[in-house]
Amino acid sequence: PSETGRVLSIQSHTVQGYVGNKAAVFPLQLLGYDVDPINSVQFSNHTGYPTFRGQVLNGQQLCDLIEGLAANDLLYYTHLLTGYIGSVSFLDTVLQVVDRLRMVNPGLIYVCDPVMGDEGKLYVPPDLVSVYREKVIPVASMLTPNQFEVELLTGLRITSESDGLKACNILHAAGPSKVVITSLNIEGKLLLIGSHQKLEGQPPHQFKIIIPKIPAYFTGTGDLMTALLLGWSNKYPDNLEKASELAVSSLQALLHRTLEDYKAVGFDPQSSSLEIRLIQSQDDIRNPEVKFKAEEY
Ligand code: ATP
Ligand code: PLP
Ligand code: PXL
Repeated sequence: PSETGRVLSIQSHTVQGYVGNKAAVFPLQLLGYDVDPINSVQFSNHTGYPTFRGQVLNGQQLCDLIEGLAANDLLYYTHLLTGYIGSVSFLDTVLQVVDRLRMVNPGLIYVCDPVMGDEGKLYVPPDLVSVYREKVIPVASMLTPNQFEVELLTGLRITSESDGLKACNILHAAGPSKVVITSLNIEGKLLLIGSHQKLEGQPPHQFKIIIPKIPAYFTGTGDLMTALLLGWSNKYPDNLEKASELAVSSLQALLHRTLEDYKAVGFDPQSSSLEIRLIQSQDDIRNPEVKFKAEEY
């Protein structure tokens, strides 16, 4: 494995629970990265609860933090990581941040989870879709959409594995050399599809990992998954398969622990979304046992 790096992570902060930066920073630190979080919001808890309170950072305030870093020559990063972004003006500012970081480090890797929705439902303003499509995808190095997000970004309906592979090809042509569709529901089966285009214009290396569906809902898993994929794919830059196996294996171990912990206190895991047991799963993050293997196409 090669050296680790310095990650600027622009994501949500919640006081209680693990989504956004709360789900991404600790695992990246465990994997040896220096992580500098910018909190795009500070909420009491995630928005899946009956209510939440808190503050939202605007584009100007993000600029201000970046200016502060720049003024002290602190803008050298190996990676930028972004997740849920709630407004066009904030996303436009993130695009300026990408340019700014690449002026300092032209090799900066931008890992983008284009969070827009799930299961046919959009949970960001509709105007964000075209900004992701037209401006963000072209500058992203690695993209981690779910099935619905791939459909929004490519205009393809994804109902088969071959649709998923075709969508990855479209996304490669638009920018990112690494694409991981983190969850696809095909004929009742849950799977991940990965695609790495090692050379521009060449056919990508493509694979899938079949994931047994756990009968429960979790929040923050998408954010944790993208962080793990960043962490491992940087250690194995030419082996997205291996990186994905490690990320999936850590995440599944954590999900099983989470489920067992809830069951142990007599909680019905299907009654509401579960908070992930992130801290309790640190060994599974540092040293995952690979139980989920990739199959090449
Ligand atoms: P995004 O952050 O782009 O919205 P996403 O919708 O794929 O991503 P999740 O649905 O939270 O995010 O899934 C992230 C990962 O967690 C996937 O690899 C998925 O397989 C796994 N996962 C989530 N829920 C379950 C579950 N109930 N059983 C098994 N795996 C799960
Ligand atoms: N629901 C809302 C309202 C959100 O803001 C988010 C943010 O990402 C999600 C769901 C997504 O959760 P996940 O990344 O675990 O799919
Ligand atoms: O990606 C999960 C997430 C991120 N940020 C905030 C959220 C959630 C999920 O509910 O509420 C603020």
